[in-house]
Amino acid sequence: MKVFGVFSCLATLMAGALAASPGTVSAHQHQSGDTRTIEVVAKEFAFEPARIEVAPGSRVEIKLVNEGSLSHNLHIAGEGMTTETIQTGHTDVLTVTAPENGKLAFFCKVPGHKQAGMAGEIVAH
Ligand SMILES: [Cu+2]
Repeated sequence: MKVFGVFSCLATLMAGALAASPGTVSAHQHQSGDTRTIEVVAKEFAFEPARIEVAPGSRVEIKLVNEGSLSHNLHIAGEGMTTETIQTGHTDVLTVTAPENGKLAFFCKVPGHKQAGMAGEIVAH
């Protein structure tokens, strides 16, 4: 008889794979999914703030609060998004994704209000 080789089994080294995970698991966070809420006050005839600075590409929830005596809304140009036209003391919310770079203009669509000063912009930078 001839013996051509000896095989060794070193499978014991694999046992480590069965051990419980030794590390601490970090809390899972959705950085890119964060939504920042910004309160915008509408009154005659302006938005406060009229300039909203946000992180590029972030989700922005705009909470429109009417502190004026007339009804107002907030329309985001180019996005086709408009809040409800709300009366004094009411609120409405809309959520928009900020541009990666640049700005979104917004204004009140109630006739004459934009011209009177109800306009602003969301600036991503
Ligand atoms: Cu208005």
